[in-house]
Amino acid sequence: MKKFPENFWWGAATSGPQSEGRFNKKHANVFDYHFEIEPEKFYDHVGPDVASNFYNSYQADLKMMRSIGMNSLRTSIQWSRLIDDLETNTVNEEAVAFYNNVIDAIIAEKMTPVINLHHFDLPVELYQKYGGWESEKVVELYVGFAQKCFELFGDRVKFWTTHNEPMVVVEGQYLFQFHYPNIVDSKKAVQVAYNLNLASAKAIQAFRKLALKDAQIGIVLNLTPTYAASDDPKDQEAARIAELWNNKMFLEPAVYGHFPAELEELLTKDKVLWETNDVEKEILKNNTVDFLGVNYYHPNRVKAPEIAPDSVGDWMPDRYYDAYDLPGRRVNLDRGWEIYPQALYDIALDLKENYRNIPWYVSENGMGVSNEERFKNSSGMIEDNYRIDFVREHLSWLHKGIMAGSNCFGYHMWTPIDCWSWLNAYKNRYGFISNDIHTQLKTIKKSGYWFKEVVSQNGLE
Ligand code: BGP
Repeated sequence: MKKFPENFWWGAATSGPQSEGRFNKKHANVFDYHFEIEPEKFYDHVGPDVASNFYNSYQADLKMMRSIGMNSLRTSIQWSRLIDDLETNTVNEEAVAFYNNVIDAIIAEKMTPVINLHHFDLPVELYQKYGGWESEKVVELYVGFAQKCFELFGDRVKFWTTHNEPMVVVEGQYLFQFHYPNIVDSKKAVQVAYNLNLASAKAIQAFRKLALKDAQIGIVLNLTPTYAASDDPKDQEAARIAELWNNKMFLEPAVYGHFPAELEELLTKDKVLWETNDVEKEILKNNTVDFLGVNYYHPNRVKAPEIAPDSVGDWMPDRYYDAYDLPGRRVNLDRGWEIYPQALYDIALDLKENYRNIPWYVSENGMGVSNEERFKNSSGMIEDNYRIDFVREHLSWLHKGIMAGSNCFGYHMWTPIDCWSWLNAYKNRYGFISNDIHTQLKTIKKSGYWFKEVVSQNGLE
């Protein structure tokens, strides 16, 4: 039996915009707005209006989550729902009541609430008026929103995170056009990366000033460990830069309070380095995280680029490396992502050895599969054996990392109940619990029952 540490977090993660539905129409976030103007971009034209209907069914949903053994849950508070006046941070009372009720209900179901403050869901007006995360004004407004959340809910919420996967904002919104406003501008992308780091540090500063009892704050990063195609120095160099850009640009400021010097050198050479100043450097330095959430789905395998970087026109980070498809790799064909559970062990050791053995937990990991109806048995339960195998293998490697001394305190799968996922909408299902988007009927999958057993044993065979 592979036993996990005492008080290990067994749970799952979702977010406000992906689960709640559009309960407060006062402000749209960037996804609400994008769906209004380009519904055809969303899989099957399904938008975020209903999501998994958590706003209306949170009590029953939380009961179901508890019934599969979950002892912790991450979700997020939506800025565009909580705040009525975005300039003065005046709250919407209906939203305050909702989030109060949700937090109380999570605790009543004996789960630890983990609350995130930004899951790609910037209020769209702040993009239209100020240019969103390009602007320091938005950083200030975000810190005001964060402070409101700490004041309103910090008596009960003991674990906070400032952002989920900020790198997705940089790449999706400013480089590779997979999130609204679909800008391609590397100088802006780099400044947005800086501003998101600064926003996190400033929110942490505000959090620490409040000195909430027994409370901790972290950040959720999508760490995609980089593996070079070979020992050839050119492939190794490609991997070094991919690692700097994809992981260390957020990881080092979060843990050490400064950017990697090698990354700053590269961005300076390429004339895209962010604007900064000594006051902000001091804020970054003094406001590092208490813990990390690590979202891990797939590795990043790279080789030297076919076209030499210097001959390429506009700056793009990925001109320094090409994707490499490892022969014989296992792939989740529905999502197109390689399955490589050993990476969780590699992450565990990296954090232990190179990041002061910081406390961390797996804040997302999971397998998105389309059309799971085909796996329904005669009693209507989805027999998702592939997901059980996926989670078991990842947990096994994670366990090995913990045995080697890594300071990991939990595992959250993405996601408790099938939820809405940005442009992919309801294409890929990830939950322990299925959700019929027409009837809102929720049914525990085989993996949910399996997970319950894992939790009750605090480990697996
Ligand atoms: C992560 C996000 C989640 C969720 C997940 C699955 O990157 O933090 O919000 O969307 O990916 O994504 P998809 O449904 O696109 O496979």
